[in-house]
Amino acid sequence: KPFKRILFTGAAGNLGRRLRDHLQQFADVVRLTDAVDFGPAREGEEVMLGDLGNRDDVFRMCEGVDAILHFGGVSTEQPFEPIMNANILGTVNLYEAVHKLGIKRVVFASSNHTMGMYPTTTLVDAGMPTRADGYYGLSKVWGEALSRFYWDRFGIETVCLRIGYCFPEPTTHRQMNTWVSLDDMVQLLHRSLVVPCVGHSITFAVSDNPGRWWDDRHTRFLGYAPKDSSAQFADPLHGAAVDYSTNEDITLKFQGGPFLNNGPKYPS
Ligand code: 15L
Repeated sequence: KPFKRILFTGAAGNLGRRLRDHLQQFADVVRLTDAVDFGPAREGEEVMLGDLGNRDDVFRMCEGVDAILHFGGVSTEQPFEPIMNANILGTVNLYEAVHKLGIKRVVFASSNHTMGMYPTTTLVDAGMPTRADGYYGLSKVWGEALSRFYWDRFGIETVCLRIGYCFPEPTTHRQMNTWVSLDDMVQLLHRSLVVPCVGHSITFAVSDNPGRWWDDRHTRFLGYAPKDSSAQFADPLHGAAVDYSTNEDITLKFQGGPFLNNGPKYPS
């Protein structure tokens, strides 16, 4: 196994619960953490509860680990307060711990919502400026920028995964386009952990779907080769085309989709 002990934050979340059984291949001991109770440890696991916004909790979580899969934090558009605590302060605490404890590599669960204000007619790659679609996407932009600073200044490696729609079955056109299978996600975690010299990298976690909005040309060196495609699911549009360019519905016009309905609101 590549590591003795790894930390996975956010074990009670959607991805935490789905990935849990696939993490053993990466380390002798998998330390799972979350802010909310998710039951006892199984064989080869350690369980810890803690708040990412609490520095002491985060140092405790990171103590003695060789690498981190940072999936903890708020995962949807919400008021700024909870996002500030878990995603902004949480990443500050995490990287301080990573630096002080000499941990060499982090895989950061970023999101496609860092780019959610790009029109659905644009092919996006990781070299383009970020265009977040709300506080949640902005907090992921912060995590990407913070991790880049820790690479530039201290040589700590991070792979930022801009994850798409990782649920068992896509049912809307957007979900079909942005879907990532669990197996492809696991492959990407594996590549992100074992490929030597990843530096600071940003890549899209998406399967080989038809009509993708995202191009991974900057991170081919990771050797990620998606095996799945949403083409295996029934087409929600039954073959009909969507004319994105003239659509006035913001959830169709921009890549962030339904997240755009929940962003900061101002009186009109
Ligand atoms: C995300 O970043 C969310 O965490 C996830 O729950 C999905 O909704 C995904 O984006 C998406 O864009 O579908």
